[in-house]
Amino acid sequence: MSEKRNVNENSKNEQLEQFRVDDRDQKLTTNQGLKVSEDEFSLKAGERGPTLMEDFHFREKMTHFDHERIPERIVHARGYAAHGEFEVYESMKPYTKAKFLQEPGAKTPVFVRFSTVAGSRGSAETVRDARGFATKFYTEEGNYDLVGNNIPVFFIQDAIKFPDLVHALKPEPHNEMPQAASAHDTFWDFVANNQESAHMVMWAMSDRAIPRSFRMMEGFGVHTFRFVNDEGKAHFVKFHWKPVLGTHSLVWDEAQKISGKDPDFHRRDLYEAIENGDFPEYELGVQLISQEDEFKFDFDVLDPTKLWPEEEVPVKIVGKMTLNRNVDNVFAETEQVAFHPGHVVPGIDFTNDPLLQGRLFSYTDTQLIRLGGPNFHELPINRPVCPFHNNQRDGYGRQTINKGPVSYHNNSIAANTPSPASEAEGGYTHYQEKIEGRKVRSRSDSFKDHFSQATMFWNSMSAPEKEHIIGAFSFELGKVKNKSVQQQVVDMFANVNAELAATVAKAIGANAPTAKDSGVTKSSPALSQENTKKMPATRKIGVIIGEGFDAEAAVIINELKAAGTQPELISNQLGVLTGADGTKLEPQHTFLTADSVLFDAIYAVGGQSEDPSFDKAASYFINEAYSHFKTIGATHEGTKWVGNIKNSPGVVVEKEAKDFASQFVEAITAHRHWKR
Ligand code: HDE
Repeated sequence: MSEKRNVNENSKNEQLEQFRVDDRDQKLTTNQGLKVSEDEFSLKAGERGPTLMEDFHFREKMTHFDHERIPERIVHARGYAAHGEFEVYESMKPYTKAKFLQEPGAKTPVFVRFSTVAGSRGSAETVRDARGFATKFYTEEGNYDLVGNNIPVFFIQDAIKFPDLVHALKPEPHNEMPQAASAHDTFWDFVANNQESAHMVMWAMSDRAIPRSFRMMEGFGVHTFRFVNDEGKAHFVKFHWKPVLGTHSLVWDEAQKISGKDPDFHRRDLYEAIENGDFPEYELGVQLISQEDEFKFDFDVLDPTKLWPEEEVPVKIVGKMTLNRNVDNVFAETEQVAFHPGHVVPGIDFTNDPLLQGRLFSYTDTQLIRLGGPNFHELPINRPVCPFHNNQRDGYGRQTINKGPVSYHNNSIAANTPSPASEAEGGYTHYQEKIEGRKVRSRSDSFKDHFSQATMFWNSMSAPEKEHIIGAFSFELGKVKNKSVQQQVVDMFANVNAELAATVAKAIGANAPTAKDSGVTKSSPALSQENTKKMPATRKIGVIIGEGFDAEAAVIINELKAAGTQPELISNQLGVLTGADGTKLEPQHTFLTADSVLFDAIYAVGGQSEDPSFDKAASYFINEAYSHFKTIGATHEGTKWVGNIKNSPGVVVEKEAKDFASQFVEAITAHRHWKR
């Protein structure tokens, strides 16, 4: 690889080009390049005889197949990824010397993998869970990985507890149930007996844990990191990704149904958006606290169960990431990508957050078993776009062919190269934090307030969001069999909010808890999704339409498209539909292949059909969408299905269809209509 590689001119995509292979129009060969003349019959002694050992083609094909699986990730196994680029708006030079953040307009190739945490690689995607949001920036100074989640805090404060948390969360070992769900005894037993989890559990029970789309969720670095500028001055920093489309969620009943109707809902949404040119965009933000202000807050900046309220420490927007290309091969790229919070560049450093410190060990260790050895950095998706040189050699799957006899340092034979770089030459130097202390196994008292921010989160929620949290606790604890665990959890959450705990206790038949809540009255409006950006762009509309539809509907459908929404037609069968005036439209779905849960809104057009099964299916769609607080629109014959709900919020009915599209789109913009 050329030493003079310029990252901006030779993007990661171009680097990957040399590894991409298009097998179309080629002759079939073995892995040794030998052309194969027959691929359907193994070599036999006689047409009805035994297969011969000599059949190298059969042996190679079968051996490769037998070894096609690698261990799935212990957590975040179910994921989906895309390529893109990050562009700087504002130079971060005063705070960090990281080269990729210096120049407004500078672009860096990125690869982002989104994931659920608990489920296996084939599990459903709309389960209640945190989502991983891991970004690899291929910078000219090496790869920088921001390995975050869509929730800004974590369950535990010390990495040594991570195996316990994950064992409790994963399916129970004696019967391997439930899949991709926290609604079971061991998870809640862990929560009640590890009360540092209170804040994150509030988030996990909120709408944040059932995002509408990867394109509509925030990302957070969670830990406090350090920015260090070229004068050596440091700031504490927290990272945020803010989705340009706003932060939006499903409702629980809908999320559960989607798990069956389309277990691939989130990856399909991301894949299709990129294929359609609706590139997902996220702004990168940073919260900065100077070293001098480390102790000025009512939380410890090193505690990963605490967030920095945006109203106290504003989020400075730094740039924008655009995801603009799907992967060519999910295994080679999405499955083999190896993220690591320890992949940093000069100007980005760690803090003593004990959760972060432990992660710095875990991520390389896990790749060794998952990707089969120490050369995983040579896989195309993991290679930096800048050159790399050191004295590491050999190991499974080595691809680089290092020249010469020297693989040690210091040496004289190669003039003591490769040689360390000074700071001025771009060598990474660790921030020289002064440390004093005894070697102890304990936790700072400043980490011991587990409830204040959990209460702040509750205080910040709108009425519907609070209702959803109560519903989520009642669902999850309702699935817990152990009465003592149920009681311990409601007793625990009385420390967060008495009304929350009492309502849940009643729902699950537990005793009313007696503990008093934390008394915190503070709230942070930025935490409520009610205050997020709302827009109609890319929202999916299910259009229920039948034979003999009114021609005006075709005009409306075009207006809806022009407003940035995505109407898709649903009918009782596939094939061309002919409108009353002869207009032809072709539905993409039938009532069997689609479902209201897969759309953001329903537009009922109807047709001339008198078929009662059409009426039944249409009414079912509309009623279900209504129960999920979605926008419903009806014109022409479609109005017959909305008679009993036509005066409800978010239901737009126009017999004449004048102005319908703009009213309907405005209603969709609201996302959901809670006041029904
Ligand atoms: Fe991870 N985590 N984690 N994690 N994590 C992994 O690494 C771990 C934590 C996160 O799309 C594993 O390659 C420990 C917090 C994401 O490939 C493993 C601790 C946050 C992904 C691991 C944590 C994360 C992982 C499993 C506690 C949010 C998926 C496979 C100290 C800031 C990355 C792998 C991808 C994956 C360990 C806690 C985010 C085992 C020990 C906090 C997004 O190394």
